[in-house]
Amino acid sequence: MAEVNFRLDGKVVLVTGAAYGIGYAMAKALAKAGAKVAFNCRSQQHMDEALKNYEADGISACGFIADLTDEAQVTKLVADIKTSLGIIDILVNNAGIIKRIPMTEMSKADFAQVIDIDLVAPFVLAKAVIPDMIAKGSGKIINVCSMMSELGRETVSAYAAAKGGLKMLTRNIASEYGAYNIQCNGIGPGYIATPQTAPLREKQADGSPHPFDSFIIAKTPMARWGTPEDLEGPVVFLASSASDFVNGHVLYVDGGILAYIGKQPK
Ligand code: NAP
Ligand code: GCO
Repeated sequence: MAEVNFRLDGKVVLVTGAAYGIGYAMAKALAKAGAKVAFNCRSQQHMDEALKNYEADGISACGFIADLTDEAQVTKLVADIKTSLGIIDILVNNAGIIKRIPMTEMSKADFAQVIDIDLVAPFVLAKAVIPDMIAKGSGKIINVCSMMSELGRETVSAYAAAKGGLKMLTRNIASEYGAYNIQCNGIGPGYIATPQTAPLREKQADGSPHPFDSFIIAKTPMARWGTPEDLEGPVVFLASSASDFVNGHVLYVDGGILAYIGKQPK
């Protein structure tokens, strides 16, 4: 039996939205496993900061400015990566936003923007890279899902709809392209301390924890927020040949939230 291999030497990976946050941690881990890393973001300022941070972490990463809601920019992004690094072997659809607005107060435009970035962009990226993966005879697509791929909560209707759809898009890509040796899986982070969740963790005026912070601690068996580094091992596993027969799966990295009814009253 071949040795289980978690190495990515010679592989080209694109991690979208990897200037900071979860995407940055995953890109760093994939690079340390041997991959040639490309990433995108929208702003030159975020790009410049990210490149300095990657260099400080000893990572050689190629950064590209691209707004993933513009299909022409996605097409150019994939072509530029192909020219610079080669065919994309591993696509990590990480870029995403959230809007926390009560549904009846959310505009159609706000709803559509979240869907556009969190669901349509992963579709457009996958559509752009699959033909080369088919020609190469292999590929990995990893979609960053969420607790909201499984659960709802107040004010995040657009995000839950997008992430629920992303779970099913993951399963459908796995179904439609598994025969070409392309594995498509999801990673479902729990509540992770990044800029995206910073508003949920802000200390109160009196210095006490944010109520939502305490809520998540009570809903998480491990009684802590996750860190972006908690995603490093799972993404290397799903990007490597160690997971070649894992297809259509969403790997939840949530400290047990989805398994737990919540801390019982004392
Ligand atoms: P974050 O810190 O807000 O980072 C989001 C990234 O996406 C940024 O790099 C941003 O880049 C990029 N981005 C957003 N819209 C974009 C667009 N239209 N085109 C190109 N890039 C775009 O978020 P995070 O917490 O690291 O989350 C990363 C992913 O994990 C998201 O999909 C999120 O839904 C998901 N997630 C997060 C958590 C959590 O608790 N944090 C849990 C589960 C899932 P620029 O703004 O610089 O362009
Ligand atoms: C929220 C949070 C969550 C996390 C994550 C949980 O407002 O509830 O932002 O949505 O970002 O998706 O897995």
